[in-house]
Amino acid sequence: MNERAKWFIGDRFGMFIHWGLYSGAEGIWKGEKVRYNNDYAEWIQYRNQIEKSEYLELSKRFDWENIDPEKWVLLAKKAGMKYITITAKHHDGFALWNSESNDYNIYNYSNPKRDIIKELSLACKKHGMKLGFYYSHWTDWEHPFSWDNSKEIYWLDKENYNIYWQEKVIPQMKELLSNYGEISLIWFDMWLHHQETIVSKEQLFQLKNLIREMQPNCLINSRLGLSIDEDKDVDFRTLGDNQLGKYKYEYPWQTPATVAHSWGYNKNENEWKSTTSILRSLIGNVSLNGNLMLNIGPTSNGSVPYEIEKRFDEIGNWLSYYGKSVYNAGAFDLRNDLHDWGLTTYKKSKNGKKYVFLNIFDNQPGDIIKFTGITESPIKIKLLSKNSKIDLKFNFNTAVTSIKIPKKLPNPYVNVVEMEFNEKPKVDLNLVAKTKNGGYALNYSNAMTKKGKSIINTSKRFGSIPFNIEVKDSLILKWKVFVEKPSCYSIDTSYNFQKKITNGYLSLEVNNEEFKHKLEYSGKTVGEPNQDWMIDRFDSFRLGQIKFDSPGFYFIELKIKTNPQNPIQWQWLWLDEVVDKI
Ligand code: JFZ
Repeated sequence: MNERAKWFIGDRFGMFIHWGLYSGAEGIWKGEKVRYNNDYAEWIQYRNQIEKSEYLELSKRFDWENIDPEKWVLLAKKAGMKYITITAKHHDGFALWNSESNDYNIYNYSNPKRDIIKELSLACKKHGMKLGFYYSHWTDWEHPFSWDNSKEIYWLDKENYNIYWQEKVIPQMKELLSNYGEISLIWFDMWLHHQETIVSKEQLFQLKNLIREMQPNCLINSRLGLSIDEDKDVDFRTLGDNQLGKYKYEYPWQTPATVAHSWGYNKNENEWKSTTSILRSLIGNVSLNGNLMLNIGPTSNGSVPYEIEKRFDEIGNWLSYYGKSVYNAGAFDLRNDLHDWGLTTYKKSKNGKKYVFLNIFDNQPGDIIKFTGITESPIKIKLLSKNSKIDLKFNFNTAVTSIKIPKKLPNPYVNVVEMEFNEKPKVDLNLVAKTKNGGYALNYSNAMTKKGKSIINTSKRFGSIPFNIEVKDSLILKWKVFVEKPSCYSIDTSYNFQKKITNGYLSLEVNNEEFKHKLEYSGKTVGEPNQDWMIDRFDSFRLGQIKFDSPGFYFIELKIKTNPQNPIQWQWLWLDEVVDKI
């Protein structure tokens, strides 16, 4: 456990600020939009080939009277964010503070003279907000010895580059670590490993050691540029831009995300994410032990677009009632995608109680929500809401908790149900949960055991060819389900098989009954109309019907048997409850 990162893990939600001279350009230069398709407005100097002297003219567009960093802090607070990371120096090399070691800074180009970093640090202190700095170490389009659009990144001269490093990076980092109080994190932004760049391992260690020396509690992110093998001493991993978590990691990690697309203010922005989508992203990361740092790109008068104000207001409002499932919460032991109503988070509370939160994304989850996998009864279950907590009736049966929820749920974005336990509840990691519509969707990723050889084929041709498992010999997959009452299920399976004569087969064993299915030719289909796009068909085949006479745990074992001349691409099994047959 990284002691330094404890606060970070608890806070879960932070604000990123991209603000600098580029904010004055608003993504347009001399009537032309920022070049390059990704429209990152903070890259305009590089993309649109802007001379330094002309770029500096942008400072005249700023409304210095109105710019007030305290407003950013208040906005973060209102949104429920617990820390701020600001672009103290972005790739353009322009410092947002009164830098003694380098004149290319805001103090010299603002009127009245401003030190935005100083002002922000004081505002953060005043409002109890943690402060971090983005510092572009590798890239600096201003310094003649760093890289810019006139040279390839590996053309640079090592000795000259070191002059840049020693006369700009190191002194500026010292200033940032000395003059602005406690710094919670430094966010570097080298997205390549240093060996692919001009930066040396020694330079990176020099930088890192300086931070450790001057502010031992300050966190450092993984975009410093050293690999984990070279240095395990990185505090949190930064995923790609807007890249949400997919896997549970035990170490701290974070997604940097935008509310729309660009980081710096771009007036043509047109891809606003909804409040619901942002909340789902935040909860999704928390359900995998991760953080979300959400960006604002203030304008040249310091304000943020209404679209951001509105969403931040809604998110903050949501967190004020449901924040329990986010702050100081993290992944639960079960798979985070086990249930189809939403995602689960877990928290050990200060009062000693243990909470499992059901973050319900589904707008119509039905009257009863089922939680599969916990094998002991909760003490209490409550629906969190704005006014008060509502006690919910529930029934616990071996491995499934059925929770009665009101017809009308209180929140339009995400609703939260809280299950309370005295100790962290025991779980059965092997179970597959039933879907809302009463079936079990069994596939390669939720199988409890896999035996034999197979190839995983990810989806292709824009997803018209789905994810599948290719078997050339034999594969045995096994699943475990809990059946709550005597019931009957139809069984379907989907696969692609292109041979017409074969002795390949599937055999399914459920509850001592065996179903054998000879592989059938699944044919071809049109992948996309009017494009000469014929693909192999993945077709669904009925295997039979199975009856479970009594409630309990059941194992379902599928054996796929074929040979190298007759490969099969297998997809899934679907057990669907046949209601009228009982
Ligand atoms: C970088 C910057 O270039 C950009 O301006 C912004 O500051 C963003 C937060 O970070 O852009 C990146 C960095 C890394 C990846 C992609 C864009 N990456 O690893 O995929």
